[in-house]
Amino acid sequence: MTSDVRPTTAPSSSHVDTLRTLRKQRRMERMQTPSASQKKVVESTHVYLTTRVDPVMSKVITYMLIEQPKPENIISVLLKYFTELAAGVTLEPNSAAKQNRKTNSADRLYMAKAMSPVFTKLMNLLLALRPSNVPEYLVGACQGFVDNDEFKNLGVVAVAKPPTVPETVAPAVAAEASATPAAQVTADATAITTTTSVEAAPSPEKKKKVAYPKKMVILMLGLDGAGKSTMLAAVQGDPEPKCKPTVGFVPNTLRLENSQVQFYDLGGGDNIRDIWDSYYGDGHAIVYVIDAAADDMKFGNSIKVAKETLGHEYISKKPTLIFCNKSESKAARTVEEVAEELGMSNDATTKIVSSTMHPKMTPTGEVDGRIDEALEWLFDTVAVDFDSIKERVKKDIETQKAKEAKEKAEKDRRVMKKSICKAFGVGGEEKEDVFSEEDGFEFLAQEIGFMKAEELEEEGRVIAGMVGYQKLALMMCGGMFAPISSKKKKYTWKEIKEYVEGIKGEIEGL
Ligand SMILES: Nc1nc2c(ncn2[C@@H]2O[C@H](COP(=O)(O)OP(=O)(O)OP(=O)(O)O)[C@@H](O)[C@H]2O)c(=O)[nH]1
Ligand SMILES: [Mg+2]
Repeated sequence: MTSDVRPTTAPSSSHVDTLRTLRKQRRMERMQTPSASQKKVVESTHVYLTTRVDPVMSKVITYMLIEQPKPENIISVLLKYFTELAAGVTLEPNSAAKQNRKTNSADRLYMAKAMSPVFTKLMNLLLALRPSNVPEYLVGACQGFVDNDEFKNLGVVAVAKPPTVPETVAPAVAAEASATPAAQVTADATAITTTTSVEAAPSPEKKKKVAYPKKMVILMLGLDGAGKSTMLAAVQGDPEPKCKPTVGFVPNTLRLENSQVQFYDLGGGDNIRDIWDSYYGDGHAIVYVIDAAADDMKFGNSIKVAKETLGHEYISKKPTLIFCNKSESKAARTVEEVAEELGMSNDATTKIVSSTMHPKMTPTGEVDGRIDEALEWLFDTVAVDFDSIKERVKKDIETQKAKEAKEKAEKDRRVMKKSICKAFGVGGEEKEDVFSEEDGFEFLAQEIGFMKAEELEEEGRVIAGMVGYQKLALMMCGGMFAPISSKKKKYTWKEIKEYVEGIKGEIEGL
């Protein structure tokens, strides 16, 4: 059984930072040229925030910073506060705690880790719905968190060492908080809660940067409509991806610092999945996307295909990241449910996480921070073991090529056998596409690049006769003697003769 660990902070220095920076730049560029309608939205938002939201939020933030309830009690304290406020009563913090004290790092940590996720969520709800009666709306919202257990999913975490509620709290804290306009709180909160957004708050414990290889290949697999292409568009800065179903294979390169990650985005439709296995050998790692909110039938099929795919000899044990996507939907199965259905759990090379690939569906409207985190895990996992994964890929590609070549040879042999049967009307085949001797020589001569039949060597003529001057058989013999591709093996007439003799030996009635 595995659990959905939503990371609370992103590493402050990582390859994925390059990606985040890129996204930020694109967003800045978009923001620099606001349209008239965007300007209007900004203005009305400003009015709404200053007139209706700030008066409520600035007081409640002060109250919470002074009271500092335990993270698990934050929602119930807020519910009580807003209920009183809706009834016209503004709760005041415990007066004993109001004496002079400067803001300390514990306060900031409390604000960042315990308060910020809840406040970001509330602010986003307010901005999205713009209720006129803010306190009343907040009562309902907090009640909703309690009823739906949503509090658990807000990323609220226990602060490592919970700051004890101080006997005295400086007006500095109170003043700072009460002077904080709600818009600023939102901005702060957004920066802090990169549990669900792009810009990471600096992590207290800096993660060591893993050296990435110059190029890695990641296969994007999963049924149609799961959200693969949306993820690729979103992580590269598209704020509102509108992806059409992928037909076939679309390479998509993500440039990180000194490294290129090449995603092979493979369409997941019924008619497209046949091509998947020809790419399996190439992948250093796999991203598998499951629509966790799909109906039972589609979800069942998704699990079935995922099991087959992830158990494939060229896939199994390569670093694999499984996204249970569309997690914002009420219908979405949890990570635990998906993991159980798959019979898999998190281990050194497997990670199963929830995601909301479409930025417009996340609480912040930004890229779901869990995607960045999970991708970083995947890239790191590939990087730390790259030498052996590279060897494995090399071996898998060789094995795959050899297998494909064997299958092709077997298929060619079957086709040649059938063509010879057609030449002589045996083996249940009708006589079909058979030239006269003269036309057969001319046809084979032309197949190997001669102008006239007279130029065809005696051995070629013998073979033409052996295959009964059948059109397809002659074409195949010509292709063996003078292949179009320089990569293909060139056969001698002697080898072709032996090949045809071998096949004819297997045909009854000849
Ligand atoms: N609600 C919701 N919709 C999403 C999410 N991610 C993607 N979608 C939508 O799901 C649909 C399919 O997304 P795609 O990214 O095209 O899916 P795909 O896996 O690439 O599908 P194929 O290319 O057909 O294999 C689109 O309409 C997306 O907008 C999400 O997190 N939540
Ligand atoms: Mg697609």
